[in-house]
Amino acid sequence: MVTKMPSRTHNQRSTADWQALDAAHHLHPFSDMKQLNAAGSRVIVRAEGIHIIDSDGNRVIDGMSGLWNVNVGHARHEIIDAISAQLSTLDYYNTFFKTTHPAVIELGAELATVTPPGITRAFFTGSGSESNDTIIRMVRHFWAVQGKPEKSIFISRKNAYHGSTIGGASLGGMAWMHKQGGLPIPGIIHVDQPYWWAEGGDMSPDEFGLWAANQVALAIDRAGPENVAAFIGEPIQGAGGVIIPPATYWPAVQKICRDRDVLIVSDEVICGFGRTGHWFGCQHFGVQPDLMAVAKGITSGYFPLGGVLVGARVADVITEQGGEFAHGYTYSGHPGACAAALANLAILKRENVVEHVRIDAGPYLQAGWHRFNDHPLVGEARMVGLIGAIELTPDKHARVPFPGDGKAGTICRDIAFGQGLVMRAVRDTMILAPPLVVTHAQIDEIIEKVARILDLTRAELIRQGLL
Ligand code: PXG
Repeated sequence: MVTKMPSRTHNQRSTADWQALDAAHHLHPFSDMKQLNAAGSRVIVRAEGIHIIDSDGNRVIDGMSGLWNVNVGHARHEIIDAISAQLSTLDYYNTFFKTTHPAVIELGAELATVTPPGITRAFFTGSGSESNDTIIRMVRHFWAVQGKPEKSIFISRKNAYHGSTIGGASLGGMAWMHKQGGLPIPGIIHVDQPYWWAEGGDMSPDEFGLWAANQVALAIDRAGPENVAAFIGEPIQGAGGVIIPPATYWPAVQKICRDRDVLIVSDEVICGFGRTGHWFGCQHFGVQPDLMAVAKGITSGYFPLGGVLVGARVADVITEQGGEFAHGYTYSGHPGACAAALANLAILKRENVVEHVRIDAGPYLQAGWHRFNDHPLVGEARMVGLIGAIELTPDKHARVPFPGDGKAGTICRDIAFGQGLVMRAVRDTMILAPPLVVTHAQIDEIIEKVARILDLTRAELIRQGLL
């Protein structure tokens, strides 16, 4: 039995006290600490269902599912109890030296029931970044074992996000991240992304999808297919601004890679576990990857866990010919994480959450979302499953952002929070990715809020002379 923490525990300090302590001792990820400390962090003290509650008692819809991960919603006691029960039985043991444990065994088998055909084995990590680092090492090992150590280059995309470790950030295509710390590491080539709204020029979306796929072919051919290990991509780029590729893109990329014997890695850290209305985002686009990186939604965020789900081609070579794979993390297959994932998968299956996204909540939210295409501030409103974006623009027909490097997005995000909805701003692109268990009534409320937020943002942009 898990007892709820009395709210008193969180109210011992005032918001100002929390903020002062936070500023004094806590370095936040991806934050300008000087700016943040001057403004003060928002203190989130509680969460339930699709809502978060801050230290001033504001109840806000968690339109980002935490950080794209709380797929089954907050405060699901089934998961909390499963973690508790597991930790009471086996709090920790490693999987390095000829040992294993029931939770990690059950999870590997359970994952094999939801993965695309042929992907039946899992290597566990603690995060998405660690999963992608694992993939770099595993894929290079795979080729080296077969006498092709030179087949080591990864093709990725500009504006991709694959994590923040040195490997993950190098695979990623965020130029502003590469500027710090001498990244990327050698052996990674970044090609143009399939971002039609911003970069498609005069091409139709389908033409542009083929053009962008061809950039992958050109990069492989320039490097020499004998030197290229794998292509990695998010089915839909999340942190880059929910970039939904044209339908022509992924099938063309798949053919290009197969023709050149280049492995395909689908980074499913955001798209996996139902976000697109399929178990994995690659299935939405009809692509069969060789490996998948997972994290986030695998536990709905209740416990840190990542994994590399490995198809037969790679897994067989690693297993049969690879000898010792000199790689692993202390928390590879942590019992508590595996218990959280098992309980989370049980909920996803029992409540038909993936189907709910594909045929019910997804289409319902999309219908409301797509109506924002008529709003004067909106250049494009796009969504697949329950992952969507709105491009804010000063000119509906020119497909351009506002001048000022994301200022309009920041204004809109702050207005959204004030209206009781968390949306994330990437430049001037507003993002929504609510928990997958969202109901029709909650979707109605979200759409009503977004309409008001867009109107208020437009008024504020006019007031500031940006429109
Ligand atoms: N791949 C993808 C596709 C991701 O979205 C990672 C890998 C790395 O996962 P970890 O667990 O190491 O964080 C991610 C993470 C944002 C934001 O601002 C997105 C992520 C992480 C932090 C911030 O949208 N995605």
